Amino acid sequence: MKIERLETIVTCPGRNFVTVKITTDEGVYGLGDATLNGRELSVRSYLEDHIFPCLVGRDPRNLEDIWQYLYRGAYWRRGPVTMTAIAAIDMALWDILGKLAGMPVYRLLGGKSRDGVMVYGHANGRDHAEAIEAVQQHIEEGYKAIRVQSGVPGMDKVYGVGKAKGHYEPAQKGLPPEETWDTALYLRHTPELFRKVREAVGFDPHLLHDAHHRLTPIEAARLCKDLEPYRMFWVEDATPADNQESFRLIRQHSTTPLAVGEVFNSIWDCKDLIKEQLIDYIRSTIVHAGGITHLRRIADFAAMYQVRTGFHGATDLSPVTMAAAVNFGLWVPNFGVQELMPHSELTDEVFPHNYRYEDGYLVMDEVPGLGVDIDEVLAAKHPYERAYLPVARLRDGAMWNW
Ligand code: CS2
Ligand code: MG
Repeated sequence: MKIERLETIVTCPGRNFVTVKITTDEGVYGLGDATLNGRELSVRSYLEDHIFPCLVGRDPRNLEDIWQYLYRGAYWRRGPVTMTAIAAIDMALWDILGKLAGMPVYRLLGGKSRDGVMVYGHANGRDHAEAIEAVQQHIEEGYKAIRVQSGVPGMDKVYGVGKAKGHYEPAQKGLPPEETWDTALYLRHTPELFRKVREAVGFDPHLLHDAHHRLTPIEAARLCKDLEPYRMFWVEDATPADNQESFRLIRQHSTTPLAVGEVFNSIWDCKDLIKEQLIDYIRSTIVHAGGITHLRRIADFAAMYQVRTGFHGATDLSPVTMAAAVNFGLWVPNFGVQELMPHSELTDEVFPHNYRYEDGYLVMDEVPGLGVDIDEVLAAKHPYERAYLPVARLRDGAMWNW
């Protein structure tokens, strides 16, 4: 059996997605997500201009050798573009292998460790009252875990809160919008938000919060300490993790569980965080960290230190990644939680998939491969539109972390 054709499908059903489709000489095809929010066309070029020519004629069942070939053979290692491109090829090959075996990928990994994958939804509000309303709405919809983000008085834009109620899509068409950030206001108001949420809904729901790289280590330590009475499931991206040691400072001050890693692209980005037990959940995701083949290594390494998975699952990860994540989440023994930002109806039409939401969990049937497809005719009706994530500046105008 040989790889006969490789192609990328770029579509924008409301937001951009890049998908890899690999077809074998026996007509079996597999899909991989290659979406890197704000840098989509770089990954398409890496795939089309550099990877595809090298893979034609190879046996698609030799996933590990192809992964090693793409990782070691590039000479220039790691980085989000490279590892997203490798991830897309890897996902598509796992999809093909499952179809050949007549089994879902979770069976190829080792079968089900659980019947469903617990998810967390996004409760956003422009103010505390609206955020609490959104939390109550998620509880009614059956969510056991809920991320809570709210506007901050005195700041016109805050991460995780849209202009209108409900759905929040960070990427915006045109050039990067500029937002102003004020840490002091954020630190003053966030503990109060969670005091009110706990007062309103009690301590049963798992509450999560994303600080989105905005704090210095000591500021992160202060926030996590202030949130201890509200028993958080986790605080995410409390401080940028380029310097993995900075999480030591947070750990010294607080028992609030920490999650990090959606911007990581290999095990080397999180090795010390895991080994030193500086985090509790690893958020690296299949589309940006080298695919199922590499995430399996990260998860097994994390299990040695009782760190659990908490994969990224925002709307800029396509249903192909979500299908791979559900397969992975059904199998992985040290599963923690899976993020779920529901895609738009149009996106779900472009990417028909088997996974579905049921009372706080994602479940799927025994379908071969990843359990996702792409409607190429519909995808072609929605061409790429340049879009960027915002940038953040401090009040004095200095660039900050968005
Ligand atoms: C966020 C994302 O889902 C999350 O935890 O951090 O919304 C993130 O901002 C986007 O995925 C970036 O593309
Ligand atoms: Mg995040």
